[in-house]
Amino acid sequence: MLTQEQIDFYHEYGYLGVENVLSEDEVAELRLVTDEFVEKSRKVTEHTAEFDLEPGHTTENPRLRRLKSPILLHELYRNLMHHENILAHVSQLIGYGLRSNGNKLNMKQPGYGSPVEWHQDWAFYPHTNDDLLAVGVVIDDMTEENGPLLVIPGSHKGPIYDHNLDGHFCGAVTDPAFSDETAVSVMVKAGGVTIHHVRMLHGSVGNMSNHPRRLLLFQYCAIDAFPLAGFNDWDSFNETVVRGEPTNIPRVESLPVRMPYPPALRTGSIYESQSVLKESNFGQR
Ligand SMILES: O=C(O)CCC(=O)C(=O)O
Repeated sequence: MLTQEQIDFYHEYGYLGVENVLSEDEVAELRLVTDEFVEKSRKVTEHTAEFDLEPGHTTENPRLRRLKSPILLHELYRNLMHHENILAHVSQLIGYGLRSNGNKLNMKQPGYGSPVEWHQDWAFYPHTNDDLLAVGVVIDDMTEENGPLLVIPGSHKGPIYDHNLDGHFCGAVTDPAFSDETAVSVMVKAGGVTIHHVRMLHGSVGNMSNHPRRLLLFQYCAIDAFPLAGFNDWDSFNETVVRGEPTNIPRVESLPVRMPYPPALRTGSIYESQSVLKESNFGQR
Protein backbone atom coordinates (compact mmCIF):
# COMPACT_ATOMS: atom_id res chain seq x y z
CA MET A 1 0.00 0.00 0.00
CA LEU A 2 1.05 3.60 -0.55
CA THR A 3 1.74 5.69 2.53
CA GLN A 4 -0.27 8.86 3.20
CA GLU A 5 2.91 10.79 2.38
CA GLN A 6 3.09 9.17 -1.08
CA ILE A 7 -0.60 9.85 -1.71
CA ASP A 8 -0.17 13.51 -0.72
CA PHE A 9 2.94 13.77 -2.92
CA TYR A 10 1.02 12.43 -5.92
CA HIS A 11 -1.80 14.94 -5.46
CA GLU A 12 0.65 17.83 -4.94
CA TYR A 13 3.20 17.03 -7.69
CA GLY A 14 1.31 14.68 -10.04
CA TYR A 15 3.70 11.73 -10.08
CA LEU A 16 5.32 9.01 -7.96
CA GLY A 17 8.12 6.48 -8.16
CA VAL A 18 7.37 3.36 -6.12
CA GLU A 19 9.99 0.65 -5.56
CA ASN A 20 9.47 -3.12 -5.09
CA VAL A 21 6.00 -3.55 -6.52
CA LEU A 22 6.91 -6.76 -8.42
CA SER A 23 9.09 -9.63 -7.25
CA GLU A 24 12.45 -10.47 -8.85
CA ASP A 25 10.88 -13.55 -10.44
CA GLU A 26 8.11 -11.49 -11.98
CA VAL A 27 10.65 -9.09 -13.47
CA ALA A 28 12.75 -11.98 -14.83
CA GLU A 29 9.67 -13.45 -16.54
CA LEU A 30 8.74 -10.07 -17.95
CA ARG A 31 12.21 -9.71 -19.50
CA LEU A 32 12.07 -13.20 -20.97
CA VAL A 33 8.67 -12.72 -22.59
CA THR A 34 9.62 -9.26 -23.86
CA ASP A 35 12.84 -10.61 -25.40
CA GLU A 36 10.75 -13.20 -27.26
CA PHE A 37 8.79 -10.41 -28.93
CA VAL A 38 12.01 -8.75 -30.07
CA GLU A 39 12.89 -12.09 -31.69
CA LYS A 40 9.46 -12.27 -33.34
CA SER A 41 9.89 -8.76 -34.73
CA ARG A 42 12.64 -10.10 -37.02
CA LYS A 43 9.85 -11.39 -39.25
CA VAL A 44 8.43 -7.94 -40.02
CA THR A 45 9.89 -5.09 -42.01
CA GLU A 46 7.24 -2.42 -41.38
CA HIS A 47 5.11 -1.26 -38.46
CA THR A 48 2.22 -3.65 -37.76
CA ALA A 49 -0.84 -3.54 -35.51
CA GLU A 50 1.35 -5.12 -32.79
CA PHE A 51 4.84 -3.73 -33.38
CA ASP A 52 6.25 -0.22 -33.74
CA LEU A 53 9.78 -0.30 -35.14
CA GLU A 54 12.79 1.98 -34.72
CA PRO A 55 14.30 3.42 -37.89
CA GLY A 56 16.97 0.99 -39.09
CA HIS A 57 15.09 -2.15 -38.00
CA THR A 58 16.12 -5.23 -40.02
CA THR A 59 15.77 -9.00 -39.75
CA GLU A 60 19.44 -9.29 -38.79
CA ASN A 61 19.31 -6.40 -36.35
CA PRO A 62 15.78 -6.15 -34.89
CA ARG A 63 14.92 -2.79 -33.37
CA LEU A 64 11.53 -3.15 -31.76
CA ARG A 65 10.49 0.18 -30.24
CA ARG A 66 7.05 -0.62 -28.89
CA LEU A 67 4.54 -3.39 -28.32
CA LYS A 68 1.37 -1.47 -29.10
CA SER A 69 -1.11 -3.42 -26.98
CA PRO A 70 0.84 -5.99 -24.98
CA ILE A 71 -2.20 -7.30 -23.08
CA LEU A 72 -3.52 -8.67 -26.37
CA LEU A 73 -0.21 -10.39 -27.08
CA HIS A 74 0.59 -12.32 -23.91
CA GLU A 75 -1.22 -13.35 -20.73
CA LEU A 76 1.72 -12.27 -18.60
CA TYR A 77 1.06 -8.65 -19.59
CA ARG A 78 -2.69 -9.17 -19.24
CA ASN A 79 -2.27 -10.53 -15.71
CA LEU A 80 0.05 -7.69 -14.76
CA MET A 81 -2.60 -5.12 -15.66
CA HIS A 82 -4.70 -6.78 -12.92
CA HIS A 83 -1.77 -7.20 -10.50
CA GLU A 84 -3.00 -6.83 -6.93
CA ASN A 85 -0.20 -4.49 -5.84
CA ILE A 86 -0.61 -2.23 -8.86
CA LEU A 87 -4.40 -1.98 -8.53
CA ALA A 88 -4.13 -1.31 -4.80
CA HIS A 89 -1.86 1.69 -5.49
CA VAL A 90 -4.03 3.01 -8.31
CA SER A 91 -7.22 2.75 -6.25
CA GLN A 92 -5.61 4.69 -3.44
CA LEU A 93 -5.09 7.54 -5.91
CA ILE A 94 -8.21 7.55 -8.11
CA GLY A 95 -10.81 5.38 -6.37
CA TYR A 96 -11.91 1.74 -6.29
CA GLY A 97 -13.72 1.43 -9.64
CA LEU A 98 -11.29 1.42 -12.55
CA ARG A 99 -11.24 1.04 -16.30
CA SER A 100 -8.22 0.77 -18.53
CA ASN A 101 -8.04 2.86 -21.69
CA GLY A 102 -4.72 1.66 -23.08
CA ASN A 103 -1.44 -0.17 -22.60
CA LYS A 104 1.92 -0.28 -24.36
CA LEU A 105 5.47 -1.41 -23.79
CA ASN A 106 8.12 1.14 -24.77
CA MET A 107 11.63 -0.20 -25.35
CA LYS A 108 14.60 2.08 -25.43
CA GLN A 109 17.42 -0.16 -26.47
CA PRO A 110 21.04 0.78 -25.74
CA GLY A 111 22.62 3.30 -28.06
CA TYR A 112 19.60 4.34 -30.12
CA GLY A 113 16.26 4.04 -28.21
CA SER A 114 14.02 6.87 -29.44
CA PRO A 115 13.02 9.86 -27.31
CA VAL A 116 9.39 10.54 -26.48
CA GLU A 117 8.83 14.30 -26.86
CA TRP A 118 7.15 16.35 -24.13
CA HIS A 119 3.41 15.83 -24.08
CA GLN A 120 0.35 15.50 -21.84
CA ASP A 121 -1.71 12.32 -22.14
CA TRP A 122 -4.83 14.47 -21.57
CA ALA A 123 -4.18 16.08 -24.95
CA PHE A 124 -4.69 12.62 -26.53
CA TYR A 125 -7.70 11.49 -24.50
CA PRO A 126 -9.59 14.16 -22.52
CA HIS A 127 -12.34 12.80 -20.24
CA THR A 128 -15.21 14.18 -18.17
CA ASN A 129 -12.92 14.24 -15.11
CA ASP A 130 -9.15 13.92 -14.76
CA ASP A 131 -8.88 10.97 -12.35
CA LEU A 132 -6.75 9.13 -14.88
CA LEU A 133 -3.15 8.06 -14.58
CA ALA A 134 -0.51 5.89 -16.20
CA VAL A 135 1.50 3.26 -14.34
CA GLY A 136 4.88 2.39 -15.85
CA VAL A 137 6.19 -1.02 -14.78
CA VAL A 138 9.97 -0.62 -14.75
CA ILE A 139 11.61 -3.59 -16.49
CA ASP A 140 15.19 -2.22 -16.35
CA ASP A 141 16.63 0.12 -13.73
CA MET A 142 16.08 3.74 -14.78
CA THR A 143 19.32 5.71 -14.73
CA GLU A 144 20.15 9.29 -15.77
CA GLU A 145 21.83 7.83 -18.88
CA ASN A 146 19.25 5.41 -20.29
CA GLY A 147 16.37 7.81 -20.94
CA PRO A 148 14.36 7.76 -17.69
CA LEU A 149 10.84 9.13 -17.52
CA LEU A 150 10.99 12.93 -17.14
CA VAL A 151 8.18 14.92 -15.54
CA ILE A 152 7.51 18.54 -14.67
CA PRO A 153 6.32 18.43 -11.05
CA GLY A 154 3.01 20.22 -10.47
CA SER A 155 2.24 20.59 -14.18
CA HIS A 156 -0.88 18.41 -13.74
CA LYS A 157 -2.54 21.47 -12.21
CA GLY A 158 -1.54 23.78 -15.05
CA PRO A 159 -2.67 24.51 -18.60
CA ILE A 160 -3.04 22.03 -21.42
CA TYR A 161 -0.44 23.05 -23.95
CA ASP A 162 -0.90 23.23 -27.68
CA HIS A 163 -0.06 19.84 -29.26
CA ASN A 164 -0.80 20.87 -32.86
CA LEU A 165 1.58 21.61 -35.70
CA ASP A 166 0.60 23.12 -39.05
CA GLY A 167 -3.07 22.70 -38.19
CA HIS A 168 -2.92 19.05 -37.09
CA PHE A 169 -2.52 17.24 -33.80
CA CYS A 170 1.05 15.95 -33.52
CA GLY A 171 1.17 14.41 -30.03
CA ALA A 172 3.91 16.73 -28.74
CA VAL A 173 3.94 20.14 -27.06
CA THR A 174 4.46 22.80 -29.71
CA ASP A 175 3.60 25.84 -27.60
CA PRO A 176 6.54 28.31 -27.74
CA ALA A 177 5.75 29.39 -24.15
CA PHE A 178 6.59 25.88 -22.88
CA SER A 179 9.79 25.44 -20.84
CA ASP A 180 11.23 22.22 -19.35
CA GLU A 181 13.59 23.97 -16.94
CA THR A 182 11.97 22.44 -13.84
CA ALA A 183 11.88 18.86 -15.15
CA VAL A 184 13.03 15.96 -12.95
CA SER A 185 13.77 12.28 -13.70
CA VAL A 186 11.66 9.59 -12.04
CA MET A 187 14.38 7.20 -11.04
CA VAL A 188 13.03 3.75 -10.19
CA LYS A 189 14.67 0.34 -10.11
CA ALA A 190 13.44 -2.72 -12.02
CA GLY A 191 10.34 -4.12 -10.32
CA GLY A 192 9.13 -0.70 -9.21
CA VAL A 193 6.60 1.52 -10.96
CA THR A 194 6.31 5.11 -12.09
CA ILE A 195 2.89 6.75 -11.81
CA HIS A 196 1.93 9.96 -13.59
CA HIS A 197 -1.26 12.00 -13.70
CA VAL A 198 -2.99 12.30 -17.07
CA ARG A 199 -2.33 16.06 -17.24
CA MET A 200 1.37 15.73 -16.26
CA LEU A 201 3.90 17.09 -18.75
CA HIS A 202 6.27 14.20 -19.41
CA GLY A 203 8.63 12.63 -21.94
CA SER A 204 12.04 10.99 -22.14
CA VAL A 205 15.23 11.51 -24.09
CA GLY A 206 16.90 8.85 -26.25
CA ASN A 207 18.94 6.04 -24.71
CA MET A 208 22.61 6.67 -25.40
CA SER A 209 23.81 4.32 -22.61
CA ASN A 210 24.84 0.67 -22.76
CA HIS A 211 21.76 -0.47 -20.84
CA PRO A 212 18.20 -1.06 -22.03
CA ARG A 213 15.28 0.93 -20.62
CA ARG A 214 11.98 -0.85 -21.05
CA LEU A 215 8.75 0.45 -19.52
CA LEU A 216 5.38 -1.34 -19.60
CA LEU A 217 2.65 1.30 -19.40
CA PHE A 218 -0.90 0.71 -18.18
CA GLN A 219 -3.41 3.56 -18.36
CA TYR A 220 -6.19 3.53 -15.75
CA CYS A 221 -9.28 5.76 -15.43
CA ALA A 222 -11.77 6.26 -12.62
CA ILE A 223 -14.81 4.25 -13.63
CA ASP A 224 -16.96 7.40 -13.84
CA ALA A 225 -14.56 9.20 -16.23
CA PHE A 226 -16.02 9.10 -19.76
CA PRO A 227 -13.94 9.94 -22.84
CA LEU A 228 -14.88 13.17 -24.62
CA ALA A 229 -13.89 11.59 -27.95
CA GLY A 230 -13.93 8.08 -29.34
CA PHE A 231 -16.84 6.60 -27.38
CA ASN A 232 -18.75 4.30 -29.68
CA ASP A 233 -19.98 1.09 -28.15
CA TRP A 234 -21.39 0.49 -24.66
CA ASP A 235 -20.43 -3.20 -24.44
CA SER A 236 -16.84 -2.75 -25.55
CA PHE A 237 -16.56 0.26 -23.23
CA ASN A 238 -17.55 -1.93 -20.29
CA GLU A 239 -15.17 -4.69 -21.30
CA THR A 240 -12.42 -2.27 -20.25
CA VAL A 241 -13.57 -2.33 -16.60
CA VAL A 242 -10.75 -3.61 -14.42
CA ARG A 243 -12.59 -3.49 -11.09
CA GLY A 244 -15.93 -2.20 -9.81
CA GLU A 245 -19.33 -1.85 -11.45
CA PRO A 246 -19.93 0.07 -14.70
CA THR A 247 -21.98 3.24 -14.41
CA ASN A 248 -23.84 5.37 -16.96
CA ILE A 249 -23.44 8.47 -14.79
CA PRO A 250 -20.25 10.33 -15.70
CA ARG A 251 -18.65 12.60 -13.11
CA VAL A 252 -18.25 15.87 -14.96
CA GLU A 253 -15.71 18.46 -13.87
CA SER A 254 -14.80 21.85 -15.26
CA LEU A 255 -11.26 21.38 -16.59
CA PRO A 256 -9.01 22.79 -19.32
CA VAL A 257 -9.36 20.65 -22.44
CA ARG A 258 -8.01 20.56 -25.98
CA MET A 259 -9.33 17.98 -28.40
CA PRO A 260 -6.76 16.00 -30.46
CA TYR A 261 -8.09 17.44 -33.73
CA PRO A 262 -7.74 17.93 -36.62
CA PRO A 263 -6.29 14.40 -36.46
CA ALA A 264 -2.58 13.66 -36.68
CA LEU A 265 -1.12 13.33 -40.17
CA ARG A 266 0.96 10.34 -39.10
CA THR A 267 -0.72 7.75 -36.91
CA GLY A 268 0.02 4.32 -35.45
CA SER A 269 1.98 5.39 -32.38
CA ILE A 270 3.11 8.48 -30.50
CA TYR A 271 6.51 8.15 -32.20
CA GLU A 272 4.89 8.39 -35.61
CA SER A 273 2.64 11.32 -34.67
CA GLN A 274 5.58 13.21 -33.19
CA SER A 275 7.82 12.54 -36.19
CA VAL A 276 6.40 15.61 -37.97
CA LEU A 277 8.18 17.88 -35.44
CA LYS A 278 10.89 19.88 -37.17
CA GLU A 279 13.04 19.81 -34.07
CA SER A 280 12.91 18.15 -30.67
CA ASN A 281 11.02 20.04 -27.93
CA PHE A 282 13.58 18.98 -25.31
CA GLY A 283 15.16 22.42 -25.05
CA GLN A 284 18.74 22.10 -23.76
CA ARG A 285 18.46 18.43 -22.77
O1 LIG B 1 8.47 5.69 -22.50
C1 LIG B 1 8.51 6.83 -22.05
O2 LIG B 1 9.53 7.31 -21.56
C2 LIG B 1 7.33 7.75 -22.08
C3 LIG B 1 6.12 7.06 -22.49
C4 LIG B 1 4.99 7.92 -22.88
O3 LIG B 1 4.76 8.97 -22.35
C5 LIG B 1 4.13 7.44 -23.95
O4 LIG B 1 4.47 6.47 -24.62
O5 LIG B 1 3.05 8.06 -24.14
